[in-house]
Amino acid sequence: MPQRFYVTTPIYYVNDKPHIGHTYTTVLADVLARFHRMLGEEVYFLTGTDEHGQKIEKTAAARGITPQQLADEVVPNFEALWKRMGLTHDDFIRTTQERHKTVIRERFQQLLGTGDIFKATYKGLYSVSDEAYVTETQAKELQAQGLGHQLVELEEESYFFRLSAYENWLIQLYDRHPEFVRPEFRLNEVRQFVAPEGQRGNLQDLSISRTSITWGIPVPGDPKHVVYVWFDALLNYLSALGEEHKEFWPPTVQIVGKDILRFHAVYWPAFLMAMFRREDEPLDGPFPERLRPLLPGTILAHGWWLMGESKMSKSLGNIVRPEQLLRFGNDAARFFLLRDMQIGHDRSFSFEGFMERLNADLANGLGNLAARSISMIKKYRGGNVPTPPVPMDRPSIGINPVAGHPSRARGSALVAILQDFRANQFDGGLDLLWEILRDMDRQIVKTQPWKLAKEEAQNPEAAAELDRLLEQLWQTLRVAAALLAPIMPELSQQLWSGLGLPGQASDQRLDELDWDFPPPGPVGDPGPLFARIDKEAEMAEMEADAAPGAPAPPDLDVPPLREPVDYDTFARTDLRVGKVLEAERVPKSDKLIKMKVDLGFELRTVVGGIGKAYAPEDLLGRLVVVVANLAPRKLMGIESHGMLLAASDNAGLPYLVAPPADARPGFIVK
Ligand code: ME8
Repeated sequence: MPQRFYVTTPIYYVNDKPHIGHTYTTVLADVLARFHRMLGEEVYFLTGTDEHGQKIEKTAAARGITPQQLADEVVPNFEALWKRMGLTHDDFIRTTQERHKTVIRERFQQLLGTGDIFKATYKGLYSVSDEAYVTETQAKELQAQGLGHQLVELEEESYFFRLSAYENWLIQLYDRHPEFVRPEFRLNEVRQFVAPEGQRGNLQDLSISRTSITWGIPVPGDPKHVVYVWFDALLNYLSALGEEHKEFWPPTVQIVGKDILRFHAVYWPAFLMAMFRREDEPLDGPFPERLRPLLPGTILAHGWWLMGESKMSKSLGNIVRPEQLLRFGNDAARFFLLRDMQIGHDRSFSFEGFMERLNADLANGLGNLAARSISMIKKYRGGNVPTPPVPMDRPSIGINPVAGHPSRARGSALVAILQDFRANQFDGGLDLLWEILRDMDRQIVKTQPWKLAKEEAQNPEAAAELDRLLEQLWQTLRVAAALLAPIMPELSQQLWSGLGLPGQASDQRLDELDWDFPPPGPVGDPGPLFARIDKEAEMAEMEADAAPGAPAPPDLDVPPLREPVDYDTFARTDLRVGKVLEAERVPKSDKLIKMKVDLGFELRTVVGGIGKAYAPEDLLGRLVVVVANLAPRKLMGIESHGMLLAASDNAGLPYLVAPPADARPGFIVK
C-alpha cells in the first residue's frame, strides 16, 4: 500500500489580502505535495481560512460590515490566487463551514466529558491585544517589552482546557520524538516555553472560551460563550478530513510560520492527546507510545520574509504582494521562494535580489545550458542523442558536485539532492543541483566540443568524446527536469518535452531516477526557458506601477511662517507616540474618524478629521504622534482627548506624521 502523506498550511485570517508570507507557506506545501506524489505516495494537501475571532470581528466592525460578509469578500482572493498559481490542494476549508462547526461542537463536548475541559471563574490579568489571560510574570515580561500591551483586571467565567496536566507527556514527546518539531532549534524554543531551564509545573490551563465577543462557534449548551479561536482553528486539520478522507490522519507535515509555532507544538498536540487518550493512561506516567502515530509527524516551522530588518506589516506599508512576484511567472516565483529561504530562518526580501536570482539561475544557469546542449545535439548529431558504449562518469562520481558541501562528499549527488528534498531543505538540494549544472558548463569549456566536431572525421576518439559529452548533458538535463518538476511544474515540463522525452515530467518516480536512460528519440525544441530580465527597466516600471495614474503633486503654495515662539512655550505641548488600536467612522461625517489610541500608559479616544484621506482599516496598528495634553474637545458629540499630528497639502488633505517603526507608544516627541 502506498505511503500516505498529509500536508497542511495554516488557515489564514480573513482580515487581510494574501501577501508573500501566505504565498510562501502555501507554495512550500504545494512543493511538498508534488514532491511526495513523485515518490509514489498518496498525498492529501489542505489549506483554508480562519474566519472567527476578535480580529475578524473588529476589522469587520471598522468597515461597517458583518464578519461573515468580510470573510465572504476575502476568501475569493485566496482561492483565486491559489488557482492562478496552479496549486494542487485537495481541499480548502473555511471555519465557518458547517462540517467544521459540527466537529468543534463534538470535540468540545467530548473533552467536557473527559474532564479535559472544565468551567471555572478566572480572576486575574488579561492582555487585550494578545486575547489571552496572563500570569503576573508574563504581565511583567509584556510590560518590559514596552509594546503597549493593554492589560486589564478581569473576573469572568470561562471554559478551560487542562493544559497543565499534559505538560508531562508533552515534554516526553519532545524528548523521545524530536522530529515532532523541525528545524531542531525551533524545538528548543518550544522546550523553553513548556519547561524553561527544565523546570516543571510551568504550563497553565488554557482558557478556551470567550464571552467578550460573539463572532465564533457557541459553546454547546452555553451559548453565552464562544469557542476560543485557536481551539476552533487548530481543529480544522481534523475536521477537513471528515469521514471520507479519515485514512489520511494524522498530518505528516504541518507547515507553520514561527509566529504560530507555540500553538501548533504545544496546544495542538495536547488537544489531540486529550481526544485520543484512554482512561487507563495516567497523565503523570510515561507518554503512551500508542499515541505517537496519532499525532502530527512534523510541525515544520519556517522563518519570516522581512523587508530590510523589519517584519512586513500593513501599518509599515512594506508588504510584498504576490502579484509583484508573479509578474515573471508562477514558476519563477516558486523557484525564488524555495531557493532563497533556508527553512527555519528569516530572510530579507528585495526586488533586486529576486530578479538577480532569476537571471543567474534560470536565464543564465539552467536556460542557457539547456539551449546550448540541445542546439549542439542538433548541430553535431542531427538531433539524436548519442549513446556511447562507455558512458561518461556520472555527476555522482566524475565531477565534484559537492564543492562547498563537505558533509555530502560521500553521497552521490542525486541521492544527496533527494535527501535534502526529503528533509524539506529545498534550498540545499537546489544549491547542489545548480552546482552540477555549473559543472556541466565547465565540462563544455574543458571539452571544447566545437574542436572535437572538427576533428572527429579523422579521429574516432574525438567522436566518442563528443558523444559522451552530449549524452551526459542530455542525461543531466533530464534528471534536472524531473527533480525540478515539484518546484517549477511548467518550466520543467517545457524542458522535459524539449529533450524529446514523452509524457509528463511530473509522472516520473523520483526515487527511481538515475543517470542512465535510453534516449527515446530526437530532441525537440524547448524554446527559451526563461527570458533574461532587464532589471533596471523593471525597477523603473515597478516604481511607476506603485503610483498608478497618480496626479503630479500640486506645486506647493508655501504658507508664510508664523510668529516666533520661545522654547518654553513650545515645550509646554506634550507630544507622544501613540498606536491606533481601533478606528471607525463617526456616523454622518465623511471627515471624522474616531480612534482608540494606545499612549503606552493609557488608552485615549481621539477624533481626527482625517476621514477623506484614510480609511479606518488603514489606521489600525499605525504609529502616530499625538498632542497628548490638548484640552478635551467635543466633535459631533464625541469627546476627543488629543489630536494627531499631520502634514497638509494645498488642498488641506492630511498626511499623518509617522514615528519610526521601532518607536513605542508613550515615547515623548520633542
Ligand atoms: O496566524 N513571512 O493566520 P495568518 C513568512 N489564522 N510567512 C509569513 C509571513 C512572513 N512575513 N507573514 C505571514 C494565522 N506568514 C492563523 C493560523 S492555523 C490553525 C491558524 C505566514 O493569516 C506564516 O505561515 O496571520 C504564518 O504562520 C501565517 O502566514 C499566518 O497567517
